[in-house]
Amino acid sequence: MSLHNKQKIVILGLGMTGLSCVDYCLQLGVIPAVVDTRAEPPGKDKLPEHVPLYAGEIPQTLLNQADLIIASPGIALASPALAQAAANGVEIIGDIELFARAVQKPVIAITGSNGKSTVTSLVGEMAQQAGIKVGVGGNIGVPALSLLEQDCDLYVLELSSFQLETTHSLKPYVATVLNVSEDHMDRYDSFAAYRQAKMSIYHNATHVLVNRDDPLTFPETTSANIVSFGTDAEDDYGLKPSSVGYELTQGEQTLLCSDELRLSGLHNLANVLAALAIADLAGIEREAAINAAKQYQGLAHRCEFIKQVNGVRWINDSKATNVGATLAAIDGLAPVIQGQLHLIAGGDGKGGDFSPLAPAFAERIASVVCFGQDKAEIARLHDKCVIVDNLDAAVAHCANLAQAGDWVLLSPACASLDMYPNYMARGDHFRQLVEAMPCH
Ligand code: LK2
Repeated sequence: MSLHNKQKIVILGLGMTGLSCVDYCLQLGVIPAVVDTRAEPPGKDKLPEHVPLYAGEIPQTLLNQADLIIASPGIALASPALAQAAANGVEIIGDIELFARAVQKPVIAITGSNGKSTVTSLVGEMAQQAGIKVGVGGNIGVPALSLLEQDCDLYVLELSSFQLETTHSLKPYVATVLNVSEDHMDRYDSFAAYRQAKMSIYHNATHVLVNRDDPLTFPETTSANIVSFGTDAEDDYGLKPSSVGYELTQGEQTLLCSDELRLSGLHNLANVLAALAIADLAGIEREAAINAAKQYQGLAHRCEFIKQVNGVRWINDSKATNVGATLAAIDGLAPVIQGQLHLIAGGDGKGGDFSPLAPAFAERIASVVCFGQDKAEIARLHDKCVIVDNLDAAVAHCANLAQAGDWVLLSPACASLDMYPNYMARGDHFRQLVEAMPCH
């Protein structure tokens, strides 16, 4: 990596990712400047004292005169600050581009509107079970550059569309777009532009994994080896209905049965198929991969069971930051519930269309409690929706409403950033509220 001729480096956006970029520059002997639009950017307390921080207003001249800007996925390339720097000829990249230029080992790159964290962490577990020294992170958990310090033999990265926009040199050994549904319409001019950002993950990939159920995941052109997964049993990785649910298959071979998994819902069977396909392509021993799939319990904040109170089960799906994720949660949970399902939703809808939720509200949900910035827009979808001020009120409302045997699901279909630092903080708040509820 040649940062040596790039002395004036500006890192735009702090947080965990920004800090990983700072550490990386310092390791290479360059002291970067950090710029953030937030007055108190997260991670400020962990920034080494000798690294200058400009927080609040953006020092445009500093950006315009930089040799290189390392931009956070949280700031658009089209923002005035970055557009002006680009017009001045400044090179703008993201943390994943730095990673791609430095990495010497195979990389598995995973994107998609939903399921990417699940598949990324599951592939990580599979590799670990097989005894491979694997680094797992990117858009979840540990930033990619921090993984490099561990000197792994394989990297499994979850990549967001924003990270992909500022990445050009990645040559993934396996790349996949798991699915494409609407998200981030506040940052993209069109759904097509959002999809295009995701599709760039296939660029220079050796193996490409596509979803047969979602043609939007198919590359237009590629010289890579293409493998597919899907919920049919057509070919490659698929599902065959069986007496206990489904068999997960590859061609004629049965890999495992759905009743051996702790994850539930058809979308999760698709996630497991994708992970098994990736494991095979990456040369991860199959027995280890299957064992890891059987043990995998799922992620925090992803349809996570918190507690049963007075016969009511409370589920935290705060990670559902778009409509597709909430639909998957409802479709996954509704078939296994004896009583009724109550939904808590709302937050920052990012300019997207909530209307795909309407049929699910009508057919599968008893009541919807809406909170946050876009509560009114969601409540408009059905007369069974009520509006409350915040999550505390939403939980209190559902506690009153729900009968023994019912489930209450927090699956907001929105980002949390209107009220919380991130979806984890929102999920933690929900957990606190549920755990404080009196049993009687
Ligand atoms: O869009 S993001 O990648 N992630 C949010 C989403 O998927 O909707 C997560 C929402 C949530 O509730 O947790 C994203 C948005 C804004 C960001 C960001 C990532 C802002 C940011 C960093 C990362 O910093 C802003 C200052 C930049 C100078």
